[in-house]
Amino acid sequence: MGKVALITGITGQDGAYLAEYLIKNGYVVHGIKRRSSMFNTDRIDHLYQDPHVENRNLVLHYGDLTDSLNLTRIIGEVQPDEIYNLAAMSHVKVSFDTPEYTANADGLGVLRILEAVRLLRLVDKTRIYQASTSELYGLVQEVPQKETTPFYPRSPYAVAKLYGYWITVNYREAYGMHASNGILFNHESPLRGETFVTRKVTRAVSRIALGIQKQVYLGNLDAKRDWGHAKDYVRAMHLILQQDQPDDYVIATGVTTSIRDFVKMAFAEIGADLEFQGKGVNEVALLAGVNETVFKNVVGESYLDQFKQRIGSIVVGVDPQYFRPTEVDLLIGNAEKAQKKLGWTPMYTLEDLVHDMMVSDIKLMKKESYLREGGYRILNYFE
Ligand code: NDP
Ligand code: GDR
Repeated sequence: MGKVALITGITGQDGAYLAEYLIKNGYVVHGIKRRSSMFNTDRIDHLYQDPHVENRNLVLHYGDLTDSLNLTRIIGEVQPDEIYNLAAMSHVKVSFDTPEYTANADGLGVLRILEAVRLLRLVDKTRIYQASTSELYGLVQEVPQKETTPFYPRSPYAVAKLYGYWITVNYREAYGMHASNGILFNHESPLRGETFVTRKVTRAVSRIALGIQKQVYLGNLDAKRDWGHAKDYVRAMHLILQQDQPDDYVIATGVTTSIRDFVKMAFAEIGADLEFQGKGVNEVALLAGVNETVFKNVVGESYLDQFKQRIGSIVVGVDPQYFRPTEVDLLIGNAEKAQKKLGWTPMYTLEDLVHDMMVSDIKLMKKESYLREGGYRILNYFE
């Protein structure tokens, strides 16, 4: 019999990759999914199995991190060997708009899971992974950041996650639970939510290449992030729970890059050069030129003429609505402990990641472009 895992946040980026990874490794995976007015299972549809099929290896349950009765019932029914608590209101900027809800889901939600495992007397059976974050480091205290670096959270999201981190440590120490924190630095993929900066950029560059969109507005271009690939990072989550002793680990690549440089890399994928001018809110990037061979190979010859006409025009602007009241300027992680104890190292470089995201988004945006050319509008029910 394979192990049984319960994943909260299974419909999200990491949940989808982790579910796929665990199923490939012989697990039966249970996932908690929120009720929504539309299907929101796109990322895991390829793993879906008809509920009437026997011996399924993917089972979904309706639930919510703000509902302890529901979580306790599901954990009691599933009796998981491993719980991966990935569910969260995960957008830092949005947490300033919804601070109370964020505290409830991202902070108290962790407590609800730990307490359910304790009350159900599953402490000796169930191992728990808590999705902690490099946002805990916030205002720079030390670089690169490692497990012993002091925390200084800079958003309601990070403060809620701080509670999640410490309540996990506390339940481990108080009740001997196998509960661990993965302090994961930013990780991205073609499945990344569209409003996080990397995906916003790769989508926009793809749309600009195809002539669907003229320019993209971003916020702080000076911030620096340590970006890895989500596929590498879900491997680390699994490794953390396979250790005899529970512990906390930084998972990072050790390379940091500014948002501005990420934008340049995404445009370079289609053969385009940018020229940045101005400062702060007045900063813009002009399309400076295009390598026609690269563009033809990556995007397609039929899109080249319209793209060349855009040379000299603005493709990136700054809109202060994307600034955060308090920003995290610099994240760069030191994952030496994970390397030594877990044997974990990332397989993807940032270049691989940008390439992977761009290839996927160009394909997706071409589909959108074909639909538009065919006279269809995406999801317009009112025509
Ligand atoms: P996503 O935003 O892609 O996914 C979040 C998931 O949580 C979704 O399945 C979402 O459901 C679900 N969710 C949100 N609120 C609730 C709730 N109240 N009850 C139940 N489910 C809920 O995040 P990622 O996959 O990128 O991240 C996974 C976890 O790792 C998060 O906790 C995040 O904070 C943390 N993290 C992420 C990092 C990253 O760079 N990606 C880095 C460090 C930590 P729905 O689909 O319905 O919205
Ligand atoms: P982050 O990711 O806040 O690090 O949290 P995000 O991609 O949202 O921002 C990264 C940096 O880019 C700057 N930025 C912009 N950000 C967004 N979203 N949109 C923009 O237009 C834009 N322009 C510039 C931001 O100011 C910031 O400095 C992610 C989430 O996945 C968290 O859940 C996770 O815990 C951390 O990573 C590690």
